[in-house]
Amino acid sequence: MKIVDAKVIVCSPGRNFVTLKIVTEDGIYGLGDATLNGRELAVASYLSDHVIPLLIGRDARRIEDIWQYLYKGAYWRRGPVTMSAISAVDTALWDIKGKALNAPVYQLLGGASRDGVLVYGHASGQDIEEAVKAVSDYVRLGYKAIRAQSGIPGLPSTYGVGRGKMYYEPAEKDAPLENVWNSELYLNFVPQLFERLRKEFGPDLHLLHDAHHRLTPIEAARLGKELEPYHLFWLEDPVPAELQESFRLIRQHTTTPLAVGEVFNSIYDCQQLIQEQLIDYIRTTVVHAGGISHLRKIAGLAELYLVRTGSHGATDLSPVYMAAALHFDLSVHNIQEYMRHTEETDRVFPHAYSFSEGMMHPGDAPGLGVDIEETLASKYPYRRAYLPINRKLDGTMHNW
Ligand code: CS2
Ligand code: MG
Repeated sequence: MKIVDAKVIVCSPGRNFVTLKIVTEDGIYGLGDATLNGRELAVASYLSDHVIPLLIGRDARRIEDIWQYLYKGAYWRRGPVTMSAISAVDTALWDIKGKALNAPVYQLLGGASRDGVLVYGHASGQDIEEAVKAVSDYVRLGYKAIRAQSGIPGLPSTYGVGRGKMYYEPAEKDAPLENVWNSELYLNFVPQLFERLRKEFGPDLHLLHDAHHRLTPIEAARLGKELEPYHLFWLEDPVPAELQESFRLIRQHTTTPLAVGEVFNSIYDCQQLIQEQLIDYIRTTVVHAGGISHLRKIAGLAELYLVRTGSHGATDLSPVYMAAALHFDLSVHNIQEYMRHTEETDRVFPHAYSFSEGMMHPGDAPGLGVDIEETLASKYPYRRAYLPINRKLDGTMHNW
């Protein structure tokens, strides 16, 4: 089954997406998400200029060999651009294999290990009462797990507070938005948010929170400890995680479960975190961490250490990603982030996956069960956009 063609489709139905399409001599094609928010064209070029010429003529069935060829053959290993490109190839080849065998990809991964995938949504508000209202909206939609973020009194803006009611889109056209940050205001406020949420919704609703890389280890330890009475499902990205051992300090002080990894792009980024059980959920994705093939290896390592997966799933990961993620998710024990895309995006990327009562299923279409309407996609040309940047009150550059 030779690869005879491949192309990169960059479109922007409300936000930028990069999609790889690989075509075989049998006319079967597969899709892979290659979107790297804020640096989309770097991955598009990596694929078009360096990878696609090497794919033509290869056997599309040899997924692992092509993965190793692109990983070891690049010489310059790892990193978000390289691994997003490899992820897209891997995912597209799994799509092709499923279509060729007339089977949904999850059946090729050992079949369903459960009936559906628990997902969580993003509720946010400018203040506590707006956040409470947003959480109740998600409860009404049937979500059993909800991430809650709120504006911070004293700060003009902060991470995770959407500009609309149901969709949170951080990317800004043309230039990065400048956010302002103060850890002390944040640390003094967040426990009040979850005290209020527990009072409103009781003890059983899974509540999550994303600190978005902004604290120091001791600050994260304090926050984790102060959130213990509200038993969060997880506290996400408490600190920037380049220094994996920094989680030892957080772990010593709190039983609040920790999640990290949406910015990781290989098993090496999380090996220590998993092997020392410094985290409870690993958030790596099939779009940024080497595709389905590599994510299975991460999940296998994590399982040994009782670490579960909880893959990232924001709106800047396309429906092609979400379809692949759900096939992977059905075969392992985890939770999946699910930020619903806009109707505009869903029209460009028709898909078989569905949501019901807080759970999702990838559907049983052969392959991934997702497509791209290329003519419609061409009506949404790429427009440069950036993630915000973050400065402390005194102007010091911080983590967004
Ligand atoms: C966030 C994302 O969903 C999350 O957990 O961390 O919104 C993240 O900020 C964006 O995906 C970055 O592009
Ligand atoms: Mg996050």
